[in-house]
Amino acid sequence: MKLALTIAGSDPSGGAGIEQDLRVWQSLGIHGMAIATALTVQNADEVKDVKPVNPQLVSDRMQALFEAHPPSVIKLGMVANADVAQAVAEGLQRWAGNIPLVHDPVLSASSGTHLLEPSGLRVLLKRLLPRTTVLTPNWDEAVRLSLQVASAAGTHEECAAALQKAGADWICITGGDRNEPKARDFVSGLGVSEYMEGERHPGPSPHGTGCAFSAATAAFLKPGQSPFSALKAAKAYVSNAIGRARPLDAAGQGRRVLVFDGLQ
Ligand code: PXL
Repeated sequence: MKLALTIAGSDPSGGAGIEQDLRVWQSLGIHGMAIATALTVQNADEVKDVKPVNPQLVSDRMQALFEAHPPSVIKLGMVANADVAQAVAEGLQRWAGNIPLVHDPVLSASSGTHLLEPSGLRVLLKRLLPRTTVLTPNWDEAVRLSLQVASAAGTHEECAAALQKAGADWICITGGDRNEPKARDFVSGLGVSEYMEGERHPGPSPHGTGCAFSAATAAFLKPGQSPFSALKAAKAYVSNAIGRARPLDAAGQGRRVLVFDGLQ
């Protein structure tokens, strides 16, 4: 059985974070394990507050899982602050060997709330990017991270080069949230530097699409196969879930969440 582990924030609405990662994996027949890095106070519309989890607790939970039944793939999302990011980096170094890591470098919510305190950026860049197999920033995250390590971050190529220099093996800069006619993602990795084009769905982007994309990429990664295949499969999977997205409130006014195949 494929075991996947998500290390990310908890979203009580189930529309993002570890709760959504588990839904993605359940819909794909994968056993998901989850370690929360932070408890958010939010609904599908708005993040109201973030409470980071004690870093020692994050570390203890990693040790308990890795020692008994290590996952075959890890998805990393929101890491909240420098101390939690440091605990995750140390835990990965001590127990995770070279298990592939899909890393969604979550910096802030759509509403603007910080999901990583600014002091955590340095740890993310210095300790987590070098451990990353596939990095899945959106355009804003790609630019903000690239500008920490390079002077030029005006194009997809420049950002991907900067993030690869910082240590990530593969980069997929997602573009679904940009106001372009096509939902284009830029992929850069061993022998690949190209756009994946997809259908643009009308209306505002549903809650949690970035989280779902990285979780699905982790699900589709296969040993010995290029991560590019996993990214393409994840894009098709998330595009389908966007097409089926619906609001959680009875009046149907709120922000939509994704609906995955096989799940209601
Ligand atoms: O989509 C970014 C994101 C990631 N992780 C958690 C979140 C959010 C956005 O709200 O709550 C836990």
